Amino acid sequence: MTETFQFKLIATDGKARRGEVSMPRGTIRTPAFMPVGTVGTVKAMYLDQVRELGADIILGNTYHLMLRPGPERVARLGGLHELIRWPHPILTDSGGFQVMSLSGLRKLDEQGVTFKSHVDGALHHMSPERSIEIQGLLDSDIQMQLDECVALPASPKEIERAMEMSLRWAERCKVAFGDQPGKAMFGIVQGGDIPHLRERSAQALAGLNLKGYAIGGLAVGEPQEVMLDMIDTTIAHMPSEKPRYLMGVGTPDDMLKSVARGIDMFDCVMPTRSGRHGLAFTRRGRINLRNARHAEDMRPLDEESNCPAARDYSRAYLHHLIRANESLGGMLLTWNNLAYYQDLMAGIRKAIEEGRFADFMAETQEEWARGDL
Ligand code: PRF
Repeated sequence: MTETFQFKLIATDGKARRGEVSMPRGTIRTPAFMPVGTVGTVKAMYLDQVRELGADIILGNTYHLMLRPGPERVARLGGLHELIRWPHPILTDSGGFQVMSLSGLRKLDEQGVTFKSHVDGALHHMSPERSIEIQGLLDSDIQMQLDECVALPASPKEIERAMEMSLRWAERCKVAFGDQPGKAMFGIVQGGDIPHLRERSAQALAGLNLKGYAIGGLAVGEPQEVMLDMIDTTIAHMPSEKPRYLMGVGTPDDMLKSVARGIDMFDCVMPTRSGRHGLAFTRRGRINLRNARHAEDMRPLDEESNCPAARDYSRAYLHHLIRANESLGGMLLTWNNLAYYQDLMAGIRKAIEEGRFADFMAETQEEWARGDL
């Protein structure tokens, strides 16, 4: 552990990187998957379990926590780590993305965003400075700049306007964040599916000399091929000595292909949300437990897994729990899915260290393709 925020590359294999992000609250082994804990809980999981599965960091959301219980209250309660009993690093998203997807967005301009709370309908305003202030009140270790993410498809003019405004917001967030050696504020590259706008955004952000960089504005409606091309284009203009975070991605396949292109960090609701809806991720691909074919299948999801949820419960029971809408169904499948995601990241890290990432990726994809039954 260190007093200051640091990123160290331990090994590379092709473009894939094995690294470590260190800060006072702990060290993040990269490539890393960050479970999403939107409102101060990784839904349907105890944080002890989340830790035991291998998570070094979890994510929180400025938008949700500002509405409830409120940032000033969280600060009075000792900060988010103390409140939720997670002493390890926390990354908070800035709020812009969630405002767009969840609230009644009222106005978005140079000053920031005005929106209607999805909780009680009250009007709120959030400027880039207020987003950083809230993330500070939460005591977040890695804070994200406020940005504007445009859903694709969108017109080049619209993509450029949002990207340029996000750049100006990055500068304001940098000033608001100031000098905090043990924490970091990451910039977010935007620019939609337009290569020269991605290049412009990445280069301008690099000039701000931030401690880390995210790629935003992807996995928002474009095909995977376009996303991967944009990752290639963007990474070519990002500093190699800083961590690279691909926001809101993705499936296990998205993550393998993105690691191969040089991404270090991921977050996604996929393992948790889809688990609550009956979808299991396994070594042999996806299994939808709602499907009637599992009703009398006494086999576990994966007898070779170390996770009790995968190893010790029959598919028949999981099917029953999901069909009956029992909370245990969502709990067991979330547990299975987060175990699978963290095992995959551990496998990726080991393969990069041993210089066999390409083989690992091919073997992993082959096993998914072999299918379940
Ligand atoms: N910006 C922010 N958060 C995000 C995104 C973004 O573009 C995405 C896009 N996949 C997910 N979460 N601030």
